[in-house]
Amino acid sequence: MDQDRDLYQPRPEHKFTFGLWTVGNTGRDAWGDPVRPALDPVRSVEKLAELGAYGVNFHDDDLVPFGSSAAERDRIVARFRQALDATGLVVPMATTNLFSHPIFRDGAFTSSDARVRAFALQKTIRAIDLGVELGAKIYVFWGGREGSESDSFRNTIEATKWFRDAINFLSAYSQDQGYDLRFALEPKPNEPRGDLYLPTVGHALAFIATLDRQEMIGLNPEFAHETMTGLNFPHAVGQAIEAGKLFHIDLNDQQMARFDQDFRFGSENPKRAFFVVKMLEESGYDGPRHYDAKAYRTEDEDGVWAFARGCMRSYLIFKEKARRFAEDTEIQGILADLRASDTDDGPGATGGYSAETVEAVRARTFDVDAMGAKGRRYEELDQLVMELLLGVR
Ligand code: GLT
Ligand code: MN
Ligand code: MN
Repeated sequence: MDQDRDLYQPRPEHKFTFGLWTVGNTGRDAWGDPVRPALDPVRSVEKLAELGAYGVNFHDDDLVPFGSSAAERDRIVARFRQALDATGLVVPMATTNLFSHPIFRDGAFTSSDARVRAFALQKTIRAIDLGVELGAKIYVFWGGREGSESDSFRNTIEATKWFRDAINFLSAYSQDQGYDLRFALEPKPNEPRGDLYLPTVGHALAFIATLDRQEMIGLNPEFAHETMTGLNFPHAVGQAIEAGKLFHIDLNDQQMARFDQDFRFGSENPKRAFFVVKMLEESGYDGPRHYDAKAYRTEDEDGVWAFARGCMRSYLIFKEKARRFAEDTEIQGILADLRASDTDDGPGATGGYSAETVEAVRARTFDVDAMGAKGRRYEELDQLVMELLLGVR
């Protein structure tokens, strides 16, 4: 038991990070007032360090309230930096709030008002400077209010071009400053707008392929966002990794086809959470394991820290399950049998294209009846995975 406790104890080397806006969430929603007082960012830093986290991330306004004077900004940043130095917590990622102020009612980079688009650039330039000043290496772009309720005025062709212009402008700015910063786009299907631009990982990947400086632009996929649409989050993460574009990840949980719930990691879809953790651990992803989640509105501050502890602990439990998966002789036996029976070294199965291969593939004969009749043993395999997750193996 003691050994288990240690195994699931978060430590900085696990690279767990939280947004100031996550543990700092006051529980305000469309129907109700805050249920928790606002948390001082310094307290969040101290508490997260105590719990074993690695870092903390923020929107510009989470740290420096909108409209603060330059002197106020510097005072806040100095105090925050002191807390980071004292605790050893780092700031791996930063982002911009382009959604709270009424000026962003119709979006920021894709607002139909050209002055709002320019203001969004100005705010982001300042926020990038702030993030870099505190050590950020990843800069997240979540669309926020980039989207619409009705397309009767702006169309998506125009909006997409403006979005591209903004990311091109800001990536050029970052490069000109000599910043060691990569951008991560975060897709979301809807909320707060009726529909958002770049709704899924697939849309964002296609968009990135049209940008200048593509090498510095990747993704920040979020578990809840893909799940809202009914998509498979482990699949989205896998495609992002394969494209070399998984720069950051927002872990949380979510029921399908609901509002953005941002639940504690692993609390709704533990099986999918397991496959995500397994893939992150086995693929060599070495970025932050960021929690973009919030405690239930039922909670007080103690509940917030129980929530944060739970997010990290569940990750470590899934990580241990992945290790056991790799060591489980029955599971590995089935995998080995399947791999062996999948093997073929004939033309078309290995190697690339050549005119000769085409001829050889044409000439092959396949026993399609026997091949079509063969089962895959996935029922057996999946039941073993479930028993592993349910704790009886
Ligand atoms: C907001 C949103 C998140 C984004 C954050 C970064 S803010 O809470 O719901 O998904 O990751 O802008
Ligand atoms: Mn979310
Ligand atoms: Mn997010």
